[in-house]
Amino acid sequence: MTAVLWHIEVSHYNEKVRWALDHKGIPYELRTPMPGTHRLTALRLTRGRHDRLPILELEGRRIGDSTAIIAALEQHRPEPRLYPDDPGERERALALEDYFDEELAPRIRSLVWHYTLLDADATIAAVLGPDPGIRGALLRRTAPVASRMVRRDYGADQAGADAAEHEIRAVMDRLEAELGDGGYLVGDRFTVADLTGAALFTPLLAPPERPWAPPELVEPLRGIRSELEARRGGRWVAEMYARHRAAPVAA
Ligand SMILES: N[C@@H](CCC(=O)N[C@@H](CS)C(=O)NCC(=O)O)C(=O)O
Repeated sequence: MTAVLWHIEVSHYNEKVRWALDHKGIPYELRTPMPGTHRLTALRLTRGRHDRLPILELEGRRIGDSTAIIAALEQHRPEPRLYPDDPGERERALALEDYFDEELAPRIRSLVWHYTLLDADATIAAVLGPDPGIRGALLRRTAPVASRMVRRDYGADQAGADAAEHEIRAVMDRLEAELGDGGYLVGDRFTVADLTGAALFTPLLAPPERPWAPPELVEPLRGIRSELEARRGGRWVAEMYARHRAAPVAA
C-alpha cells in the first residue's frame, strides 16, 4: 500500500516530513488541500485527533505531527537511520528536534507571514507558487479574511515578527554552538536533529533543493535571509540540503 502524505507545500513542518520520506527512499503520493481547508482536512482524516498538517497515511494508520511521523518512519523503514544508535546521542537528537519544533518553526512562521501577508501577490506566490491559476483567483477574493485568520493563528503581527527575528538569531547561535567538527549536530553523521534544524529554517532560507519555497521574498525578509545565509549556520543549512536532501521516489 503506497503511503499518502497530506501536506502544505510551503510549510516547513511538512518539508521536514517530505525530507524524511525522501531520505528513506519511501515512495508516497501527495495530497494538497486547498488553503483554508487544512485544519478541517486534518480533523476529518484523524477523527478529531489532529488539526494540523502534515498527516501521513501509512499501512492503514493516519499519523499526525511531524515528530510522531518520523518516529513511525524509523520503525517502518529503519535504514537509513535518522535516530542515533547510542542512547545518549539519541536523547540529544530528539531534544534538538523538539527545540527546533518549538522554538524555531513558530518564529519563522510569524516572521515570514507577517511581512508576506502585506503583499497580496507575494502571498499568493508563497501559497500556490509562481503559476497559481484558478486557485490564485479564489485566494485573492478570500485574502482579507484569510489573512486575518492566519495572522491570529500564527501571531503574525509586528510585535510577533520583531520578537521572532530576535529568537531566530538566538536559535542560529545555539545551532552554531552545537555543531561538531564533522559538521553535524549529534555525533558524526546526519540525524533527525540536522534534518529538523535545516528543514525548519526554510522557507526563510531557501536552498535550491527545497521544493516549493516561495519564488521570492519581500523586504525586510530578503535582508534577514542574506544575513543568516552568510553565517556559519546558514551555510550549514545549505550544506545539509546539498548533501542529504534526496529527491522523491516515484509512487
Ligand atoms: N506540531 C505540528 C505542527 C504542524 C503545523 O503547525 N502545521 C501548520 C502549517 S506550518 C498547519 O497545518 N496549519 C493549518 C493551516 O495552515 O490552516 C507538526 O510538527 O507537524
